[in-house]
Amino acid sequence: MFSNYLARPCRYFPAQCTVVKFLHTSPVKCSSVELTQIRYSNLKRGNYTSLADKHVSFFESLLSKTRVLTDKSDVESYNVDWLKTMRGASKVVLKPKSTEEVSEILKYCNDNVLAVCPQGGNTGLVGGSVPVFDEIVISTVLMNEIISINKTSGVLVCQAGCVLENLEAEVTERGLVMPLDLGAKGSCHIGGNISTNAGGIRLLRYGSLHGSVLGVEAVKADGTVVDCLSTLKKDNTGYHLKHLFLGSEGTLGIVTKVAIQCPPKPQAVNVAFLALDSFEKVLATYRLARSCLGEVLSSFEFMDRDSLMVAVTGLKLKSPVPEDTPFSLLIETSGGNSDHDEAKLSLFLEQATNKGFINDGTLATEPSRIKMLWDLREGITQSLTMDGYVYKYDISLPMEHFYDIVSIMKERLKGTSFIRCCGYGHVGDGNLHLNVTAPSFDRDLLDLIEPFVYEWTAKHRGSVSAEHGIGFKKTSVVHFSKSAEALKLMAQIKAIMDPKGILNPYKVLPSDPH
Ligand code: FAD
Ligand code: 2HG
Ligand code: ZN
Repeated sequence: MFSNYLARPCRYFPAQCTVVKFLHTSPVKCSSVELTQIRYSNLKRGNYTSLADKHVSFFESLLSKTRVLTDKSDVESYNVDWLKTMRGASKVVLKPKSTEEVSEILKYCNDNVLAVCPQGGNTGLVGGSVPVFDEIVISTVLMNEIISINKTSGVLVCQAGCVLENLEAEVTERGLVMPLDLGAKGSCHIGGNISTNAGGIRLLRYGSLHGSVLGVEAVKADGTVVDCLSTLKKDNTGYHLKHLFLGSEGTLGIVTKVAIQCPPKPQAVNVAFLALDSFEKVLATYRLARSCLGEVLSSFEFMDRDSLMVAVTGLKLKSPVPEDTPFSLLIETSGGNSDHDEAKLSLFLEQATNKGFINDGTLATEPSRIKMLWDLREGITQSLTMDGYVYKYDISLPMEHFYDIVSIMKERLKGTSFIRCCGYGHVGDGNLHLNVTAPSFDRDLLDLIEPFVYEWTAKHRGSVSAEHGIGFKKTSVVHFSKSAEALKLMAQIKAIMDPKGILNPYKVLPSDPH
C-alpha cells in the first residue's frame, strides 16, 4: 500500500504553480496605524533627552548624511512593526556599518541620555523592534558582511545584519545548513534572531540557539565592545556571557557579530502532509513519528482547519488535504541517505494509517513540491493579517493541554467581533500559536482574551512566550512565567549593563499593565 502512497503524485498542487513570495504584510498603511503612545495612553515617556539638530549633526559627521535618515517618509516604515499594530514617533534612523560605528553611536547616546531602539529585519511579533515614543532607531541593515565560513568546523562568523535567507544560501554552497529556519527568513537578520532567541521550524532537530551560537560580539549601552566571539565548541572560561545577549531583545546591548555552528546539509529531505480528525490522534502520531523516524525527524508542525484554510485562501493555493480536515500535520524528515529515510517514512506512514491515526495526505520529495507544502504552513502568519487586526499568543504548554485553549477561547469569544480563532505551531516543541483576528483593534475584545489566556497558560504550567519574546506587548505578563526573584535579578543585570536605561526602553522588563 505504501509504495503506492509514496508514488502517488500530489493531487492538489498543479506542477506549474507559481512560487509564493512571502512577507507582504496587510494592506494597512503605516501612516494609518495608531501611535503607540496614544493606544497605550497610560504609558509615560522616560526622562530622556529629545532629539535636537546638534545630535543629528553629530550622527551625520560620524556616518555621513546618507546613513542618517530624517525625512519623515524615509523614517516611517522603521516606526511601524510587521503586524502594523504599533507605531513609534522616532525622528531619526541610523545605519552603522561597523562595530566601531555602533560603539561611537551608543557612547554618544549614553552621554546625552538619548534612548535607542535596535532594529534588525523588523519582523518581530511582540513590538520590540520599533520605538514606543521617539527613540532613535539603530538599524543593522548595512552590517551584512560574512566574515568567514569554515568548511571543516562548520562555523559561520558574520555581522549581525546578515539576512537569514542569504546566510542559508551561502552555507548551502559549502555543504552546510543554518541551524534555524523560520517563515521570516527573507527579511529577518541573524542579530535579530539571536536577540529574540528565535525558535522556528528546525528547533526540533538542531536545538535552540543557546546551543548553536558559539560566540557573540556586542556593544554595551556606554559603547564598550564586549568580545565574546569565540568559535570554539568548548570554552568554560568563567561566566557564559554570550547567553545574556540571546533573547535579551536589545535591552542589554547591540549584537554586532555572531559565530554559529552550522550542521552538514542533509542529503535527502521528504515532507508528508497529513490529515487527522482529532487532536488525540495528532499526539499519537507524534509518539509514533518519534519512535519510527528517530534521528531523521526534523519538523513536526501542526495546524487546525482554520489555520490551513486562511493560508489556502490567502496564498490562492489548493489544500493538500480535504478542506474539512480538522487537523493537519506537516512532517519533515532529513538525513544522509534517501533510501534509508524513505524506508523509515514508509514504515511510519503505514503504521499511522493502519492504526487509524491519519485519514489522508500527500508526500513530497521534489524540492518545488516540498516548498509549496512549507509555503502553506509558513504563510499562515501573513494570511491572518488580511483579516485586519491580529491578537497573537505564542505559548508553550504540556502536550496534553496543547490544543485546549483554542476551543476554550472560541467559546469565550462567541458573540464578539472576532473573525477567526485558530491554533497552529511546533507540536514537537510544545509551542502553540493561538491567533485571534478581528476587523480592527478592539479594546473590549482584548480585555476578554487577556489576562485570561495568560492565567490559563500559567495554571497549566506553560510559558507566556515560547519563542517570540516579550518585546513591548508582554511586559505586563512576564511574571506569569518568571519568579519575583528571577525578575529582580533581571532588573539588576539591566542596571549594571545599561544604568541610564537607554537601550530599548519599555521592553522586556516588567511594567504596569498597558
Ligand atoms: P527585529 O524584529 O528587527 O527585532 C526583534 C528584537 O530584537 C527587537 O527587540 C530588537 O530591538 C532586537 N534586535 C534586533 N537586532 C538586534 C541586534 N543586532 N542587537 C540587539 N538587539 C537587536 N519567530 C520565531 O521564533 N519562530 C518562528 O517560526 C517565526 N516565524 C515568523 C514568521 C513570520 C512570517 C514573521 C513575520 C515572524 C516570525 N517570527 C518567528 C518572529 C521574528 O521573525 C523573529 O523574532 C526574528 O528573530 C526577528 O528578527 P529580526 O531581524 O526581524 O528582528
Ligand atoms: C510560526 O511558527 C511563527 O509560523 C509565527 O512563529 C507564529 O503567526 C504566529 O503566531
Ligand atoms: Zn513559531
